Amino acid sequence: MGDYRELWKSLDMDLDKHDQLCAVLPEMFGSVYLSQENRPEGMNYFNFVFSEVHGLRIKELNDHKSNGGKVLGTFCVFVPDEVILAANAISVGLCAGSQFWVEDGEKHLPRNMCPLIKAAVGAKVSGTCPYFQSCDMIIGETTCDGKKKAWEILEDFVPVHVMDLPQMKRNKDYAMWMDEIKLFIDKVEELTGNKVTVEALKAAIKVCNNKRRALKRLYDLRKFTPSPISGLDSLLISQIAFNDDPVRFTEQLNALCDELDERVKAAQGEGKKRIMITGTPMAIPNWKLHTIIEGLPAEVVVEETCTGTRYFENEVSEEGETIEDLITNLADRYLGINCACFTPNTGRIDDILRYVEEYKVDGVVYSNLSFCHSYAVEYKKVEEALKKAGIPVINIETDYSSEDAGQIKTRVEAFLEMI
Ligand code: BJ8
Repeated sequence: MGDYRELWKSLDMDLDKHDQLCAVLPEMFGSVYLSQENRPEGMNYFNFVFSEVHGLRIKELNDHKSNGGKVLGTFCVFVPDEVILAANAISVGLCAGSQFWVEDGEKHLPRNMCPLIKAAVGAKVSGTCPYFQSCDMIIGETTCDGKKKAWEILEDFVPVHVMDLPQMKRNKDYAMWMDEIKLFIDKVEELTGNKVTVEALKAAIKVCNNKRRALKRLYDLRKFTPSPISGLDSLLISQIAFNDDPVRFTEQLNALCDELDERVKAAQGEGKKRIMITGTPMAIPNWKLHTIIEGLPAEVVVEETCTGTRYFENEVSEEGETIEDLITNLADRYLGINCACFTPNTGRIDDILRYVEEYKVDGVVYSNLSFCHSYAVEYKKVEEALKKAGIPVINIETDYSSEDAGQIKTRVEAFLEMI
């Protein structure tokens, strides 16, 4: 990584503390990623993006700001990126996946909370996340109670706009979500000084759909036996999707998929046990569960998570002549996401059962971040449905620390022997 200290200083970062983070990440990446054998050449781009995750991309964000542009941070796949793009702003995902930030988060939040929220708040209050420091505004949402209340803490540090996400999917909920998208457009127009026109919104919908299509193409390739790419590499790509330039990302991912097409043609062998992970999101650099599973004779072939299928499934219709038409299209696509914050959430079970077939899954690992009640409660229904379909499932509740890694490995090992 180049020398970005002046840039970080201008972002009011705690440089000494940030050095500690920068000291551990490359080693961690090396041992998890670079130690894998026979990786596709196309992963070099994503390795590079990771190596510059606090460098080059931050420079791009700040060059955009110097030219009068704005940067908006988001925490949930329900926030429509299309609106942000249409106002010529940049959207970055701020969910945090490192234990490094948890301690600072705990200074402002109860300890018995989901690590994703504690790490996200910790990243901001410690001044060690250059993405957070580059944001002109963050966009929260009313999903789980933990996040909902965390916005009240964060607004002491950064301007916050909260989208009120309905928790059911009735007609009146669709109408309410369309209203929320309208309010969001007003907010983004006010912040950026740019009008979200029909043309700009249509163009942004196209960009986001192209990105979804490329991710879907990657996931479709993982349906082959053996999968032409590891679950770890796919996870890294999904994590990078939240912060990279969407057009460049799509091009690079399609180039990687061209290479994977060739790998599929040349592939031989049976492959390993095929695992689906379902549950809470895995924000960068949370690679814990994939590392454990793929360290055993198994491969992760699909993630039914927000850093997986929920991020790219279903496109936004590009048809329509007015802003209202396009808002309806956005509402339709986004309310099709099946998050455990909704009740009922039977669509998620349908998705899981469909993926079991499509990806030829041998077993399901239910991944639950500690203290995420919505996903923890929903385990029961998912377990029932999988048992009925004859698919083994194991429930793993964990956080970002490495303390329980040995214990999880023993459990997953026993699970694999059983399937
Ligand atoms: S659409 S999963 S990104 S809310 S923060 S709910 S892990 S206790 S992230 Fe999410 Fe949107 Fe739903 Fe996806 Fe649980 Fe933690 Fe809450 Fe979480």
